[in-house]
Amino acid sequence: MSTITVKVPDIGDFDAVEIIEVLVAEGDTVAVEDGLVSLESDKATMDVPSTAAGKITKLLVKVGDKVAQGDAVAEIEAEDAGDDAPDEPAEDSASAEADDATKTTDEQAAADEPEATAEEAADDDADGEPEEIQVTVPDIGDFDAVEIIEVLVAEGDSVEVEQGLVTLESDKATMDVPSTVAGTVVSLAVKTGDSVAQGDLVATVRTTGKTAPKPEKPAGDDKPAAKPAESKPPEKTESSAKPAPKPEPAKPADDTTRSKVPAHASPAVRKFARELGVSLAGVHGSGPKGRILKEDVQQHVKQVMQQGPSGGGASTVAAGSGLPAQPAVDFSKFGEIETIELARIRKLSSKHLHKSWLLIPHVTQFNDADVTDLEAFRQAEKDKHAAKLTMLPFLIKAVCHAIDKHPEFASSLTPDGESLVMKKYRHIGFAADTPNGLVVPVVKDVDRKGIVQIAAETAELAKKARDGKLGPGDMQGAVFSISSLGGIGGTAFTPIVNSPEVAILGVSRNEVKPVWNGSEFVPRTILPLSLSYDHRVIDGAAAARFVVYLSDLLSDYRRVVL
Ligand code: CAO
Repeated sequence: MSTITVKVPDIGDFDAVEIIEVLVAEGDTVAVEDGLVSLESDKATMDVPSTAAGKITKLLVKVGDKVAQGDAVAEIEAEDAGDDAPDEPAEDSASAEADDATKTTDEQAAADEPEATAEEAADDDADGEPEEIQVTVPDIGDFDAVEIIEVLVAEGDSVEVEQGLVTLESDKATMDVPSTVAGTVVSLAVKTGDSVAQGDLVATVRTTGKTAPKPEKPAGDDKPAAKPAESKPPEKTESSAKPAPKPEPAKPADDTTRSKVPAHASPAVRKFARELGVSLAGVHGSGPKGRILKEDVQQHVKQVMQQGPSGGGASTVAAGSGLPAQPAVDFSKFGEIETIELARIRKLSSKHLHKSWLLIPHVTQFNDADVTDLEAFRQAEKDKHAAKLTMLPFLIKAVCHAIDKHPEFASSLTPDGESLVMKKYRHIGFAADTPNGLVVPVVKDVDRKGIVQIAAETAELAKKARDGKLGPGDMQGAVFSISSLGGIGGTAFTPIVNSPEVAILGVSRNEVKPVWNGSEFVPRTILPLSLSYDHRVIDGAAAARFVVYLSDLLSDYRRVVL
């Protein structure tokens, strides 16, 4: 048994790479090549693999730490360094030296004939002369034939320093090759599917005066990021684990939504998604092997935006509601169809209704009101006044009285859900059916008006509604709404509370019914009432009391004047 310290291997030109996930815990048993932590820079995502098989005795890093080549990641009590562990202890750099030496030969060969390096370009630029710079594959760690999975620019494109030109992907990691200079892409030397190695030409870029900063040489790493063509080999360090560990397959970079199934995307796409706040876990990849492309992220955003924050109508679902969006169906498969755009009012009301339906926990309480006497009175009076007396104005006035006795029915929850706003005014809305859809005009100060005046105002507002002439002020300020379908028919329905109100009264068609009076059945005119309420604000008992009280008022309307 020996203790092995696993260190960050040669990860290419990175010096402070964030740990985005710790994949193991102390006490875990790991095998050689098991990923211990995932690193992510703006150019690549990769895992640091274990260099030995054994038990993790100490984790030396946590999520959010920044690490560089040679930094210790974990201590492992190796099971049997002679068999399972690498040929040589991780601390031993001999084999790493050998690996590096081999690689160095190739690197040297690739770098022997550079046309211009970034440093030279910087120098040239200082003279103000545009220069054609060959951008080559930089030190990308332990890779020799890596496939180009995406070409991110086209000839003629303007690029910034550090902008990704192509994305490489091995079976172990995904990374971008950045431009070493700012300028215009003169020619591309590679295409999707090509295999490249360090030093291979990627593109020629004509500088525009903005060049890469002189490559930094991070401590312990002599491989400058912007000098892929330079022949200097990577320095052998004691910290290089043995055998030279290879980055593991790319993991999803979306740290808020990392899923067990890794999203397959290049660092550039991951960065793009992060900037938009998009979780790659929810994006469908249309690229080869399901890889997520930039267009997929854009399409995903477009789709979410179309659904809209408030749902976008009855056919879709509020973003983030957790409910699935309604899939598009090609109804023409089943027969002839015609698609008609909704009227503006219907679009608005459908959004509002949908929001109210989703936000408010609804309960509907039913009750029958015996309106025999009221109906007799109404029939006798209905044509004797300046306005026709329908049932509606009687209902509006009675509701106003019922609210006076049950003031929570004229309240609204504050947005934080912590308080109730009690409204002292008595504006009552009523649903009006119009050719363009549902609107809810409001009769103001009902408590100060008589039945005839209310009848006149409802008739006028209903006419304005049907003529499309309601102003915004005509539809604002209601504390409670009534939806009367009595003139049309139906026995009962469950109206949707008109948010931010807390209750709505549905009224159906009255009917003469036989009612048992204790000794005989007598014909009575019965009006069905349906009270929907916001159960966050109104208890079931309160709702029942309200609707019974209202029914009693309608049964003997003299109570209204009490
Ligand atoms: N039972 C029996 N008859 C009724 C009745 C009831 N509950 N309510 C109204 N009526 C009668 C009226 O008395 C009138 O008959 P008479 O002419 O013989 O008196 C007839 O039905 C038509 O009334 P009306 O509809 O013109 O007038 P109103 O004041 O009752 O209603 C208004 C006005 C604007 C509410 C109504 O026209 C309307 O648009 N209703 C639809 C509301 C709606 O769409 N609600 C659903 C919204 S989604 O929840």
